[in-house]
Amino acid sequence: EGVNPQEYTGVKMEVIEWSPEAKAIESKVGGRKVFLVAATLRPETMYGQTNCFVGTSIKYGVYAINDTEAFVCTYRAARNMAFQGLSPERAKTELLLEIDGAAMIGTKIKAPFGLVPEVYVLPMDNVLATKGTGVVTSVPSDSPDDFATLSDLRKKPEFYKIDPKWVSVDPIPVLTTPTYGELTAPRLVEKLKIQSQKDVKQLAEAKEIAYKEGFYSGVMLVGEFSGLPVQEAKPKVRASMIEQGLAFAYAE
Ligand code: A2H
Repeated sequence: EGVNPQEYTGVKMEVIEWSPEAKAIESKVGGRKVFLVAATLRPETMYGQTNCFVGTSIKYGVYAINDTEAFVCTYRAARNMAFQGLSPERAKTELLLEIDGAAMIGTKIKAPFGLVPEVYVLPMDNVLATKGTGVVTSVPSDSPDDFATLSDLRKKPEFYKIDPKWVSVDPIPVLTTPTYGELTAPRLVEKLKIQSQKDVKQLAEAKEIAYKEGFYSGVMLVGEFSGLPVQEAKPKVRASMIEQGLAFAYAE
């Protein structure tokens, strides 16, 4: 972990329908709304969410944040959130139950600000339990990791034990850049000849290029701040999401 704290946006993705393996959760949350919480550094891209990723071998907890809401994330993240005052009533978050990432695959959730408003939870190999919340919202238009993983899942749905209909949403243009156009991540994945999510070295390079290109040269194509440079839109989209109760500031 670096010396400077990362300022993430915690995006609240409300569960609409649990996968069969996770369905029992419903009766154990005291009537609370349950949200998978994704940590992102690119809140301005949330219009382009096509799904959400968890690690299949990661243990998650369902934590009561207050009397009406519960968050799904790692223990580590829940503890950080408690320290950051997200559960003021209790000074610590209360663990309602534990759940394996694998059991949540196929769960249908809301995608805040998403042009496709409902998406599915899918598996990703490289989700780290030691970063963010352990939940990654997927924006394949602008994240090379997300695009490479979505492509893997589409190629081998049986191997990944997923229903092809869960991966039916194509990358959605969110912003445009002079060098890579409307779909920066797919273009970079092609250009760097990235074959799968296992090509971690090339993906790290693609991620770096995509981030810089989007931040310094990107212009928004969709949403409330369409037409604005990404640099200006980023804090505005974040503030708007937070104001609507769909996200919160999360640092680590
Ligand atoms: B970003 P940093 Cl469009 N394991 O959000 C692996 N990756 C994780 C993670 C975890 N536990 N928690 C968060 N992340 C991802 C959007 C996005 C992101 C776009 C483009 C680039 C990008 C949609 N996915 O990240 O190591 C999340 O994906 C590249 C910088 O803290 C989060 O932001 O710098 C980013 O990695 C945080 O990575």
